[in-house]
Amino acid sequence: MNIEGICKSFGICGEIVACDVIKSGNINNTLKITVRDGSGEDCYIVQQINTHVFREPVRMMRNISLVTTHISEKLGEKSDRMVLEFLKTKSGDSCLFDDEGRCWRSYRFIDDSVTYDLCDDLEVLEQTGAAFGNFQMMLGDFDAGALFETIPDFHDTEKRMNTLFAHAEEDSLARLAEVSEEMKFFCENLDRAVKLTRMQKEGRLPLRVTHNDTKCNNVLFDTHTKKALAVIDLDTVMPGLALHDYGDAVRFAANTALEDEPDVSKIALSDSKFRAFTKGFLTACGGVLTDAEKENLVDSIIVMTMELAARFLDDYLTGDKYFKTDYPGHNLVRTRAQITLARDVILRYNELNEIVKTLL
Ligand code: ADP
Ligand code: GN1
Ligand code: MG
Repeated sequence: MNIEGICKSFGICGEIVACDVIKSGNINNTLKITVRDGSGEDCYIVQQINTHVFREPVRMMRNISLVTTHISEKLGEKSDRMVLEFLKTKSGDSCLFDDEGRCWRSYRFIDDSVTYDLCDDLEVLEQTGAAFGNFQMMLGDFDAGALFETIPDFHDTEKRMNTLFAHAEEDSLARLAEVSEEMKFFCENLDRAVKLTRMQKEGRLPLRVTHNDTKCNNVLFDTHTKKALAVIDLDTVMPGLALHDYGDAVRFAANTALEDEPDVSKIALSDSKFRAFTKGFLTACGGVLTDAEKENLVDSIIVMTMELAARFLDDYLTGDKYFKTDYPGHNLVRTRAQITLARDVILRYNELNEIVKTLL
């Protein structure tokens, strides 16, 4: 089915005057569609869901429906531009399967909004922290049992490490020889990587309803006021740890460089970005965090950075089938960038914990 047909199925009327590819996500294929009718122009997001990653898109959309309804009800009159709104097809479905078996969904485009892949504005970073902290707070009374687990064991870091080690042993593409340094890093720092998984299994960290994919480009900002609007990309909202959301967000937002920066000399954890994000996050949800959670904020950055490094390397060793890549070796570049960041956080562990103490 072509894009006109897909738009029509979602009741998007008018002449399509622009169809722009949005490249920021690593999983789904996202288009911004602009349509014109008698009353002016309107924009929509039309997304092809990656069904290799999300095996049950219908159940996933049900999660998103439950979560967005819950948040809208909480926000009441203030919900305008603050929550994702998906469209239904003429037959009332939230997903459309086309004749080639591809699965589509559509969201209203949140007008005058922007996302940041790399951001140096500390005010924006503090707001990003607050947006993810508030998101967790709004779901604090949400029934976790109502949610389908869209990707089982998504942040089971121990399992991720074991998968990497198993694939390294298989080495089906003969890529292991060039990553021996990286494998050595995982072996030497394994304890740090699996710390939260172990604590979770021992019942020492509370299970909450979390976002689980807290890159700063999953928060929309108002283009003019630079105030945070909606938290988006709700595909992985599932029971999880507050620390997964915090650690993942810091690894992405407080990096001095992009997640896939090839020149590793540019990569470090920025003190000021780290401080700004943490301040926003703790102001929003610090009040509900347990002592164990507060004590492991810096550890969670190491966990999530190592988890991503392991996932990127696993994808590299097994043929780059999961993350979208722009060039051969992209996943290896991502791995090396994440390992560089993890090393920096490990080196400055005490210093970063001192900063956290001033914010608690
Ligand atoms: P992925 O799962 O691939 O990361 P996202 O749902 O995060 O896909 O969408 C990719 C990008 O598209 C976002 O980072 C954001 O820039 C833009 N985007 C997505 N949904 C909306 C929306 N409703 N309004 C405005 N921009 C959006
Ligand atoms: C993916 O979809 P996107 O780009 O927001 C991935 C995250 C990773 C991230 C790394 C469902 O997120 O877990 O942290 O790439 N999402 C999924 O850039 O695997
Ligand atoms: Mg995204």
